[in-house]
Amino acid sequence: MQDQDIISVTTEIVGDIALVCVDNPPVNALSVHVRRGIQDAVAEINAAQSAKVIVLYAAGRTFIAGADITEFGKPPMPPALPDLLNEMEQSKIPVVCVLHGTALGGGLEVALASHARVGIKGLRIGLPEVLIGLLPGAGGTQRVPRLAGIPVALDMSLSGRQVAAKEALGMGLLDALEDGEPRDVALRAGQDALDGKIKTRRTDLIDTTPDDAALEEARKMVARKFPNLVSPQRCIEAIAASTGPISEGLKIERKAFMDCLDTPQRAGLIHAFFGERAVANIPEKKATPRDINAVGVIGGGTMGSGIATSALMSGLSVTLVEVKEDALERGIATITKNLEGGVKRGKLSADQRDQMLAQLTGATDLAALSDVDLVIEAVFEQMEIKKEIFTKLDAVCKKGAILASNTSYLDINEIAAQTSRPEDVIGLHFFSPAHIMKLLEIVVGEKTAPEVVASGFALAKRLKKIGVRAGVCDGFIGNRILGHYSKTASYLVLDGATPQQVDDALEAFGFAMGPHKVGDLAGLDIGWMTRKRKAATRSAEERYAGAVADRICENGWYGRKTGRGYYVYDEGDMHPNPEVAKIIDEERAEAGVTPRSFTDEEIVDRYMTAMISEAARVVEDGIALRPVDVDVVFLSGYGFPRFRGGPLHYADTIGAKELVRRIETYAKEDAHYWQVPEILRKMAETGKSFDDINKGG
Ligand code: T1G
Repeated sequence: MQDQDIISVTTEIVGDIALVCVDNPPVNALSVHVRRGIQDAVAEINAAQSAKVIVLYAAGRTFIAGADITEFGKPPMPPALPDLLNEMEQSKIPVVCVLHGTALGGGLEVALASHARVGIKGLRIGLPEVLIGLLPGAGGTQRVPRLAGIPVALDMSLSGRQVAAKEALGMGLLDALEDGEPRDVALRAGQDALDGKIKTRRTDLIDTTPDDAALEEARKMVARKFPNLVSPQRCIEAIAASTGPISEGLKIERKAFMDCLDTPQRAGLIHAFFGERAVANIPEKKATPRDINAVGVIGGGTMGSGIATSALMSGLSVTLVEVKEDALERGIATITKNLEGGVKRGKLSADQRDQMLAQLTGATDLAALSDVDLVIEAVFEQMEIKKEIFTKLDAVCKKGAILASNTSYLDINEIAAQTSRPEDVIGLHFFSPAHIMKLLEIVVGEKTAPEVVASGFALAKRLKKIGVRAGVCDGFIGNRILGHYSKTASYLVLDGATPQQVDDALEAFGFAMGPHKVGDLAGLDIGWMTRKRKAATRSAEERYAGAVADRICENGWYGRKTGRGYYVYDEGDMHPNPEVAKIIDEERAEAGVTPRSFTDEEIVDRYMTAMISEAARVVEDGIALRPVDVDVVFLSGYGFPRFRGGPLHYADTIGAKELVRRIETYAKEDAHYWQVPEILRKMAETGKSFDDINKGG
């Protein structure tokens, strides 16, 4: 059956009320058959004069959640949504829209083109198009300003935030707020419209109040916050046109929308949207997760207290274990501070904070974990300490308890082998700050049971995180790749660039922060310890990348926490550390390097090619299930610019042939570091892309 032949819109006449129901699970997206269904229904009711009011509502868990994103980039199928909505707006028989769940993007635009809007409690509305590289493309930039004013239109369409029903009512985007099942509310709303309790009117006939100040402020904000993005600026342009005739405004909106549709940013952001959903598609998805209500966290340091905070915020009870009372108190104090921060940011109420803290227990003995469903070990990154803890956990934890390690690099199989129940051992790798960062790398050992993996993913969903499945290797997906490409940043500095130039070039590319600033933020001592841990196994052929960083650390400069690292941090001011420039000169002389200049483009090309190379090997080795899993790891855990879709989505914009050419060129300088991954060579020969691999090709 062709898409366009699907019946997803039905009409029911009840007295003078025509109930038009959209039913296109899972989120009633405006697929072609939905658009045609609405168009036909409105036309038929008007032609037959079979009712005095039309009420549009939806079945299922939500009203229309937007245009069908899967149709973007494909040949357009009529009717285009803007045309359908202009027609609907002209309907002689008034159209009332009843909204529930999440009325987003094109879904909200359907309601805006209707003649009255009734929300059902729990409703959230929004214009999230900028989050996928677009702007409202079916009248949102023209009708929101008419109903609610330019500032509201700017706020909603530039933030993409979801607005709760009460606030929407206050904004003038809803005419009434009801409670009940959609069909029942639809019937009542129809009657209220017939009785004149709900006023119906055409939005296009309302004038927009000019507000140049708000537009100017928005232009400045967007230039500052989204320097790389196209659609926010175009969105402001369209909203600015809403003070003129709607037909002109709609033309400007359409042009801006079609231009943005063609941008690589749109492709990158939509890849990210679907990628974050695709990573849940794991071999173990049919397994039944175990119930997790009580969690034990071992270690009250930055990671342990962050993990405990995240668990408490999702309604779990937590037992925090530390070796000594004072360390335990510090851990509990950090958790309390984290929750307090949530209250300050309006993420939770003071009552909720108190309820969460009431779910927290402290202990200095592992025996306190005898009855928990899950233990997450977050102690010092040393194998011996972890092995000792897992041996003890094996003795005290109940049967069926899941034993997890938050290790960032170490071998989960080696840790699991310490226990009599390796099938219950898994890696749950959180990212700092653990109560904020979205990513959770779920590291599956060779003996980890499918239901334990499924439990890891269920936990990620409960913690409102994005779980990504990773195999066991040093550093799993993210840190293994980071370990490789971060060397490029060091080689660039040894060969002639400055740390600041490297950071600036990568920030212009879209990273929130360059690698040297990230090092200073995370603490340079962490990398130093990793280099020391790996010194014994480092290949003699490898060009050592850590010389400058080691010297900085030997001075006791670990970055922000010591007031200096690559940069000096002084009362809110930050500037390059002049001592580092001296160290770099000395290390270049020591290595016999004649420094040369690099363009910003060269810096980005080398850095990204190194990242892509190791990412390709991670897919080749099966550590990541698909290329998109690597993309989601970097988008949600490593600050990779979202509009570029992730390292391997970005790689497809370069092409395997060009990547192989680059690596072979760079290999003339360092054949040990620059090696062409076999998977990339094959892709260059076959013309395959990483996205083909995502699709199973
Ligand atoms: N199109 C196609 N598929 C969609 C979709 C959409 N708009 N929204 C969700 N899905 C799929 C999703 O991939 C998943 O599939 C399933 O539905 C459940 O989603 C002209 C141009 C609505 C808040 O940006 O924010 O309108 O993985 O897992 O957590 O101006 O989905 O099961 O195969 O996310 O309950 C604007 C996007 C479009 C909203 C529900 N709308 N969606 O969240 O479920 S652009 C959006 C969401 C537009 C107009 C423009 C969320 C949700 P699968 P889910 P959820």
